[in-house]
Amino acid sequence: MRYILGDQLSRGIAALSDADPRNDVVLMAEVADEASYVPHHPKKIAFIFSAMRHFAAELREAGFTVDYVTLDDPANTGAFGSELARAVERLGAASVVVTHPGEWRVLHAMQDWQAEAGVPVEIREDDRFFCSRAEFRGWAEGRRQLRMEFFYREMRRGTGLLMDEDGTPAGGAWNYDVENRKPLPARLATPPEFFVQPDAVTRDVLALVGSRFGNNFGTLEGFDYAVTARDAERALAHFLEHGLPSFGDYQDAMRQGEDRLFHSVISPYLNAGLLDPRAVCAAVEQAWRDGLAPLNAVEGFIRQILGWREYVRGIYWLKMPDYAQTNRLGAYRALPGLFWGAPTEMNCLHQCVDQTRRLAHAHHIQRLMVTGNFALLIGARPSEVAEWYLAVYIDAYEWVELPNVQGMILYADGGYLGSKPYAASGKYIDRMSDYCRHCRYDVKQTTGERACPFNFLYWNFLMANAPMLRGNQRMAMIYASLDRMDEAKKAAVQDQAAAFLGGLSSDY
Ligand code: FAD
Ligand code: DLZ
Ligand code: SF4
Repeated sequence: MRYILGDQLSRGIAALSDADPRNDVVLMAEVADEASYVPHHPKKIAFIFSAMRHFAAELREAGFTVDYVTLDDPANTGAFGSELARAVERLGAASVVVTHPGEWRVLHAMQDWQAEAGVPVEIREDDRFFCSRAEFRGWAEGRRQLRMEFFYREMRRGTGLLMDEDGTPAGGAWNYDVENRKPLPARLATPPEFFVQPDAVTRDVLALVGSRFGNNFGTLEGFDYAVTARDAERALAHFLEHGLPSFGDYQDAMRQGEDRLFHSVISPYLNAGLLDPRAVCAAVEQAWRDGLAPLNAVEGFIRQILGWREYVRGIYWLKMPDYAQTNRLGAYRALPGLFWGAPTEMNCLHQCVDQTRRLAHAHHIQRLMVTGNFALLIGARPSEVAEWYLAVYIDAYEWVELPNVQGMILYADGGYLGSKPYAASGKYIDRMSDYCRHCRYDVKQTTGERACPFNFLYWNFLMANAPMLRGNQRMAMIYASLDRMDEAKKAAVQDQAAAFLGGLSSDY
């Protein structure tokens, strides 16, 4: 029996690599435990269930017998292990092959599956990544500090992506970020939306998810994600044509009313297995070689997948389970209700949370510099922040979500993933978006009734965390500015931050 989980929907997945339709049966199960271990956005559950059902149909067309257990099957026991045991008995399977899961929690449970099912269970390495867990461990060993940029260069050398024949990086530099990250010009046209009409299978799933998970944060309305590999490839082609050429230039820009800008929105497909990262990077490189996109865009995009995506996975498996418990800045504030849709007058937060509610997607800078920055500055408890990101985004699995939360936004790991916290005042959001123009707060003011909360929270954060951060070389300039601030202003900042933080409620 080959057991395929909801984020393993790749025809080349290790558990299927040697499967024979005449001898092997495939098991897939929609289980209540997975659908509710965090309060997932309904669109995330619908995406996974519909993609699973389409994948099962594809395997059947290829001649496989697929035993598929739906969530509403009265006999469904609701957990991976017990569904496996039930299926082994039902089908008389002699052994089970699975692929290594994406979450430590599931790996831990998998250790018991053999005993539960009473037959041998083989766990195969998930080889859909450029860098195996063992290779990453080898790279990390003996290094005092891990840095994504050095890992990325190794990956470029190893794969040959964007490399010249003489072993130097294409164009002469490893990284073209100096050309990237511009604010969006006022009248620049943005790419048309890509969407897929739900078919009958998706409509059934939407009805099921609506009835079971309709009270979770997020709306099912307007579900238009791809749920098959073929449509995910169309989404990629749409991005290559419309988004990629300006991806680098406007990678960090945000604009009210524009949800996706020049981003690809392929993360749900990559993470569930509908797209293969190797094929994606090859297609993106080819677009540059064909003169269809500039190098700054292509290198910037490939770095996200070949660099960041692989790097965070490596760190996750290297550091779990302890990584989930890190809280170096000692942050214990309950997550405010605004994250779950309670009203807020901070327009940037309102826009990013509302987009998340509608789409189960927000792009990187919204996650990092708006919601993430806010969670950092208010000292939100890392475990609650991690649960939020894991629940609300359609692409969220712990292997990719957790390092981004603990490491990238909260500095909870004490600088293991990034060399300094991404703390920023409202000035950054004002430069990269038009949110402030529509906000009741004034981004130019640091204290006073109309002061942008990001401003006083930022300085307050620096003061509160000085014992931990002042010694960081990369924070030296910021602390020099803080030291120039007069004492009365510092006190006013601290008072206003205390009043603001005291007024935050976790109700929603
Ligand atoms: P694009 O901007 O088009 O980028 C292309 C691809 O690069 C993405 O599809 C993704 O696969 C990869 N990528 C880019 N940045 C990262 C990164 N930091 N880590 C890993 N992969 C990256 N991404 C997830 O896939 N799942 C998550 O659960 C997730 N949680 C995040 C939590 C926080 C706090 C932050 C700051 C980032 C998180 N990211 C996560 C990374 C990133 O925000 C999303 O991958 C990206 O927004 C997805 O949209 P896109 O496909 O349009 O990305
Ligand atoms: C996220 C998810 C959800 C919501 N539901 C299921 C499910 O019912 N059945 C399944 O096989 N997988 C599901 N998944 C994906 C799993 O949570 C994922 O495979 C593990 O977290 C390991 O990465
Ligand atoms: Fe956000 Fe401050 Fe700008 Fe308002 S003024 S949108 S709170 S950064």
